[in-house]
Amino acid sequence: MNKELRHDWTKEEIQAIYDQPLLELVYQAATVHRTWHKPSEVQVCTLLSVKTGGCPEDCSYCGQAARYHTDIKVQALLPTETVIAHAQKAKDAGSSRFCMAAAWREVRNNKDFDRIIEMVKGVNDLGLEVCCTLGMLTEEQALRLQEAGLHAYNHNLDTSESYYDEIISTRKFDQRIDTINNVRKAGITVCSGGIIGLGEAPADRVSMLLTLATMPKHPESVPVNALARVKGTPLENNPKVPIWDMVRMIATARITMPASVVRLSAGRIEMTEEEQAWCFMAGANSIFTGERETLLVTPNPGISEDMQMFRNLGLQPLTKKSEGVCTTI
Ligand code: SAM
Ligand code: DTB
Ligand code: SF4
Repeated sequence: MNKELRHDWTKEEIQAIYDQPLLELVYQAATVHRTWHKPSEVQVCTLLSVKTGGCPEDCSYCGQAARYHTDIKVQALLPTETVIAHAQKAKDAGSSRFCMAAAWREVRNNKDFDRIIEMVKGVNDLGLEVCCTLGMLTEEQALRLQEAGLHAYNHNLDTSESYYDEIISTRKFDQRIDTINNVRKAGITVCSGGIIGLGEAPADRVSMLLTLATMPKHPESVPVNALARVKGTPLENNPKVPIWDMVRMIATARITMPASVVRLSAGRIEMTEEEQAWCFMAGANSIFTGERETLLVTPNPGISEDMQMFRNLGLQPLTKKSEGVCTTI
C-alpha cells in the first residue's frame, strides 16, 4: 500500500468511506493501520484534571460547565507540587506521557498561567512528554508553553462547523481553528478530534473529519470520544452511542489520517472488551486509563482492567518517550 498522506480529501470521498459496508470499512482501516503502525502497540495516556468545574462556557455535553447543575466537585488550580507528585507517580507506574486539563474558556496572562508554565517545566524535567488542554490560546501563550517544554496541546473541534452552534453558544467554531493554528505556529504538536452522540447527523461527523484531514498538517493525535452522559447537562438523556458508529468513526479517521494516533477516548466505561477490540481493529491505537478510574469527571475503566484487556487481546502499551504510556490520576 502506498504511504502517502493526503490533504485534499473531499466530503464525498470521506462520506463514501464512512458509509461502506461495515466489514469492508474495518478491513480497509485495519490494512491502513498495519501499513503505518505496529497494530499490537497501544499508547496509554495519563490525564489529570488540574482545575475542575466552574467553567463559564456552555458546552452542552460538559459536566464542568458552571451553569449546569451537575454533581461535580469544583476544584481550584492544584498546587504545582501536587501536580508534579502525580506526574512522578505516573512515571513510576511506567507512564511517559502526562496530560493536564483545566476547565477554562481560555488561558489568561495571570498567576494561574505562570503556575501552569511551572507545571509544564516540572513535568518535562521528570522526562515525561507533556500535554495540556486549557481552552483557547493566543500565539504568544502557545509560544510560552512551547518554551516551557510542552509537547502537545489538546483542542477538539467537537463536531461539524454547521452543528457547532447547537452544542456551544459561548464561542465559535472558527475560534477553535484559530487556537489550533496558534499551537501549530508555536511548534507544539496538535491533538484534535471530537465527540459523537451529540445528536449530530453522519454528515456532521464526516464534515468534522474533513476539516481535520484537510489541514495542511494532520493533527498528530485524533481523539474520538463517545458522549459521556453527565446528569444535569442538556444532553444527559441522549441515547447511548451505538458501537458501530464509534467503529465507523475510528476507521474513517484511521483511513483519512493514517499517520496520526487515533485515540479511543471517552465512552469506554460503557463498552465491553469485545466492543473495544473492534475499535482497535478499526485503527484506534491509544486509550486513557487510570488508577482513580475516572477521565476528568466521568468514570473510566481502571488500569488493571485495561492491562487484563491488553493481555486478552495481545496488545502492549507503548513505553518509549514521544509515544508514551500514561494513566489517569
Ligand atoms: N476546557 C478545555 C476545552 O474545552 O478545550 C479543555 C478541557 S475539555 C474537558 C476537553 C475535551 O473533552 C472537550 O473538547 C470535549 O471534546 C471532551 N469532553 C468533555 N466532556 C465530554 C463528555 N461528557 N463526553 C465526551 N467528551 C467530552
Ligand atoms: C479528549 O478528547 N478526551 C479527554 C481529553 N481529550 C481531555 C477528556 C474526555 C473527558 C470526558 C468527560 C469527563 O470526564 O469530563
Ligand atoms: Fe468548559 Fe471545556 Fe467543559 Fe466546554 S468542554 S464547558 S470549555 S471545560
